[in-house]
Amino acid sequence: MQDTVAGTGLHYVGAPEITAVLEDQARSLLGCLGFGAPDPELATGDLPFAWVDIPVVGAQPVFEVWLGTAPVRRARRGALRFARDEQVLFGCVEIDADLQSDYDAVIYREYCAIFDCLDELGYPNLIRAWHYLPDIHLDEHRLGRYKRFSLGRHEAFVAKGRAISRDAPAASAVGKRPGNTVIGFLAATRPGTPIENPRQVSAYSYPAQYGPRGPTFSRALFTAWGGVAQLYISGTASIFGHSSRHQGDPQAQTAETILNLRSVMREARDHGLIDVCAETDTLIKVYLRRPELKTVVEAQLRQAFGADPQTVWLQADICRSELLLEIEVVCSTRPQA
Ligand code: 3EB
Repeated sequence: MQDTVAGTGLHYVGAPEITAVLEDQARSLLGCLGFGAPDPELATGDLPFAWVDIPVVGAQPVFEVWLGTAPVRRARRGALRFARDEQVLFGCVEIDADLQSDYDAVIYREYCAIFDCLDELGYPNLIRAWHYLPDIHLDEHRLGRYKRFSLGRHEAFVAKGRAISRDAPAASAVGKRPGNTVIGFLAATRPGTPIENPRQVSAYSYPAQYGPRGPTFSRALFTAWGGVAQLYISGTASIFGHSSRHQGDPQAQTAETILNLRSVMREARDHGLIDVCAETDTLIKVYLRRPELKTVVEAQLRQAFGADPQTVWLQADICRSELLLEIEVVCSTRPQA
């Protein structure tokens, strides 16, 4: 998917290249998530790696590879596997399917374990998190699984002394195939700069109809590490204020989502952090409720951001059942050679 995979930050890698990339970049690999049906043949050794069993739209598995500054150090603690360089730590956790009753309690426990580890090792700032939840719409004692997830996460932030607004990372939370829960995250020695979207109510301030505790994430987070300025835009959907817009209309939901992405990018520029433009590397990940929505979304993304950004297409349920798509973005500026 990429001609050369080198340099700190995120890279998308296709199935034919992944083995070579893992070997060639071994000294700087912080971690990797593989999207698609798990391939037991893929050798990942002690790398923080997890398969996210999720349908990839029209293609083979695709891999998100995070490179740091060599040499990285790898370790594990219970279910938590991680690797770090001087500035950042990538980690992942898989929660077995048979441990998923009382979902808020499960999430609370795992998140507390993550924060404890980050605090002890000196990477206290969670900057980006991805959450892949099986049966995201399942009702457990009248509270949906996603709401239980938000509740457990919120309680862990409070228990471990995190501010709900200032310390909120960029995040995504979507469905996956039935089975385990997968959480991947990036944390850093230094705090990033959270960014909100003036078109949207901050997620952590959503009214109670979306759950007893709001989702703890910021709309985007700006950070620089490994000499690269990076903007992580959270999963973004057709939400204005706090309300879902354009129910049943994929064309309009896509347009609304792009307005939100542009709005967040404008905020980042107006705060003097990063100007997302032709010179920025842009990676896009699209979650579609149904694979056939790709045609509509692809046409609008192309119009908005051109043909350059690499784009990964996954099929996933979005946390609110009326939402047809969610889009996350990583923008980075590499120093001029
Ligand atoms: C939204 O804007 C859509 O709970 O971590 C997007 C990104 C969404 C992250 C999360 C949820 C999360 O509310 C859903």
